[in-house]
Amino acid sequence: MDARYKSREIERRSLDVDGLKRSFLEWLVYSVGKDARAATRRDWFHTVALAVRDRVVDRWMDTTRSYYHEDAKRVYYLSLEFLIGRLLTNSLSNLGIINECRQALDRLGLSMDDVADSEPDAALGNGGLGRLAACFLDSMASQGLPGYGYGIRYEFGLFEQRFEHGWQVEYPEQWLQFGNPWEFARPEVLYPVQFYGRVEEFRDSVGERAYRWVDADRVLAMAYDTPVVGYGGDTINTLRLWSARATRDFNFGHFNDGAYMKAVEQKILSENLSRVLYPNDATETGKELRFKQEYFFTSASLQDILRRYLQHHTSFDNLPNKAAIQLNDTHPAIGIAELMRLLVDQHALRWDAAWEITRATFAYTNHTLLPEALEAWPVRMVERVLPRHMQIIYEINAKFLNRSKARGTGDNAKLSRLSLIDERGDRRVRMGNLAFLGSHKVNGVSALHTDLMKQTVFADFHEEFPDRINNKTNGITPRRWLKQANPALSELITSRIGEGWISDLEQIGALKEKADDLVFREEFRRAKRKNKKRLAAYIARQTGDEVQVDSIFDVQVKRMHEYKRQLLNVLHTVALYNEMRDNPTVSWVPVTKIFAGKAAPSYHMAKLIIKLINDVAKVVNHDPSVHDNLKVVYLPNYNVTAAEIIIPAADISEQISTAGMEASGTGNMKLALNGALTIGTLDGANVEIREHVGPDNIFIFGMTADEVNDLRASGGFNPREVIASNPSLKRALDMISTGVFSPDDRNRYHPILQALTDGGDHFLVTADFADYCRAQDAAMELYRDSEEWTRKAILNTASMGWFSSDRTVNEYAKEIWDVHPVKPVHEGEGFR
Ligand code: 7GP
Repeated sequence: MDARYKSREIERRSLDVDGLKRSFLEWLVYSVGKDARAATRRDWFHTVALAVRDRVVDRWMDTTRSYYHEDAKRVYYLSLEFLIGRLLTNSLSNLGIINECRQALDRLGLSMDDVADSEPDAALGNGGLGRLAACFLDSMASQGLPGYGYGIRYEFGLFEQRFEHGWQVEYPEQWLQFGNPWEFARPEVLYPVQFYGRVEEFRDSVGERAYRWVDADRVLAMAYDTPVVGYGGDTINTLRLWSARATRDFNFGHFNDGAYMKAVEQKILSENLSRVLYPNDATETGKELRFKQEYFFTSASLQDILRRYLQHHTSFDNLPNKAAIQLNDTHPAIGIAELMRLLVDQHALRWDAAWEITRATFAYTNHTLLPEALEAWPVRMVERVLPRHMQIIYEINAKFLNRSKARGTGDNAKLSRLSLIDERGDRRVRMGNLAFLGSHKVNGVSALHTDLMKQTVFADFHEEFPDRINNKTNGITPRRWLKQANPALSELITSRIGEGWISDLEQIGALKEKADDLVFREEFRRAKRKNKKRLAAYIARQTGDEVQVDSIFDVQVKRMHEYKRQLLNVLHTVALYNEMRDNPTVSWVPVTKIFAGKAAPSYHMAKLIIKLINDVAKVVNHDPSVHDNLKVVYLPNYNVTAAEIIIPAADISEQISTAGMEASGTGNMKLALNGALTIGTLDGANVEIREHVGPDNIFIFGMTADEVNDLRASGGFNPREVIASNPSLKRALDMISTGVFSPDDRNRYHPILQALTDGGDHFLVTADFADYCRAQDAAMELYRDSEEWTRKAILNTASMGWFSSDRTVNEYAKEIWDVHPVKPVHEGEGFR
């Protein structure tokens, strides 16, 4: 072997500073093709990422081989979204070589932070649902669970948000522009996925009626694999993302001019399937391309899962013992019909046997109760795009409804609610009902949300299948959201209780007794202050705003949605601004209101609220009469990377959704873990956070989900009366409606005022306003007592152990998937 090559072979594994440094130089020259003098920061990022990836590959193969050898039961997490963020610091940290890498770069005259900052943020998701999938990948790998992620390799991730005159504008997010050093293209892993065409009936070999799908268009799904590094680097799992490729049919044959150009156009069109992520969060747009994306990745994933299963098995009877498929919301729910098609049409199983296998294999997680987000595809479209699947759905439905009728299930009204087809208006396929029926377990994502599922969307199904619905309260990975994002606090925690908390977050409970320790409090405050300085510098860079590090950092970061009630927060901001101006001699606790979050491009009301916040910021931030006491900041382009800077710096966490509407929330967990005190409604996982941190260490306000329900059932309320009786609310709304914040367009905010008054205030902003202000006042008052504040902040951090996604994933593993950890055998430890 060539001497130089051999030296690279050895370098490849070394984890010490010298070895890392040498391998960086090798990679820079031989793979990036640059000289150290000419290399840009981005070149160095690619260099370091490739060198790190090298150190992962052997263990990755060991892991995969171990699963194969043991024929372990795998779990397949099917998700249209994976909101990954950056991977460099994450991989280094999970491999335990972050300091070595920092030093190696130091010796090359480079800053690790600069290099890490050159990595694009992989935003293949919209919000909570996508980030949860990414946390689950980390937790599965960290616990040695054989878990695979399956999704789409979007060429364009979630749009980049910029503000122009305070309005959100969207720009394409080109994360793949300079290549992606983490992924391995697998041009040999290709599956055909079909669309359109028609169904032919025929008689099979034993004379039974059978069907085949013919004359369909074909697209190929090509795999790209990204290693998922578990904490400690022992288990490396796989995230497999599909990219659309035109079939090669196009290369063959002979074209005249017109046909040639048509064929090329066709190729481009079919590759559009994986071009772009739909930017709607919790709203269904009903676009055919979206439906095709869902089927595209689901079909490819199922074909891949069956191929892997068939390496060890000849019959499908054991499929449920070897594969658990989790549907992340209904986006992959067409998979239920697809598995039936694969088993019945392609593998000639009998219907009933196939149905048993399908149901035992799938499980479904619901992430929202918002009616506009419950997918329901027009029957006419499903029929056209997936004609065979439409037949299969009809068949599933007929058998189910007949059986229900025979068992004497309820009246016709109930049967029509249970039906997979919504017969009102243009007929639609209810994907939630399909997912429920085709799964052995169905879960919500917080205790309250799961209860509400039983009472509302799935009430009828719950009556029919009382054991199917179960709760799995969400969690977050402590690796990314504490260890990496908050090194100041992590180091402090580790100095007192050791580093066991990183893989067993419950151990963080040992900090509770430190809440009364004055020295510890002082150090806790110092860590927070360091993070606030870091955020202040980031704000200055991003928006030019100067903020006071000693002010309360009051943070609301999440997607923009009316139910999340950023409007309530900005109304309080205006009220506080007025109070400060009215009482200039009072010594105010300075407050910095920090907002960040994207709105769906077509969600006009959400975009108008962004503009309102920016308009309020402009007035408040330039008013010398409140000077340093109040600042309002809207950080553009919120994403995982920004969250990692914002969350560790927060004093207050705003979790103020209308009760009953936020399924769980996970930002609430990240903020509390990082020592922010929550101001929140009894909604989603806030309820459980209160139970864990204790009612004295959280500011709860507002109506409960039951009260909201009763109020709505009784025909609502009169917001005009509420406004009239609350002078501070009335004044804030008057200022907005008379153009104090929009002198250039005094009518700009009429749609908001309209929604809050004649519109009936559906999200109960006015109804909760007074109690929200009371909670805000209480928080501000407490902040004056810095010792007491710190004590509560420590108790928050110390009480969040249960909210680790390790706990969540373990519950899924035990109660839904029945999968067990596999200890990979590494080379030199017995294999071969
Ligand atoms: C979100 C929920 O809104 C949030 O409360 C929850 O924490 C998160 O899922 C994870 O479970 N839902 C979505 O992001 C979403 O797009 C539509 O739901 C299907």
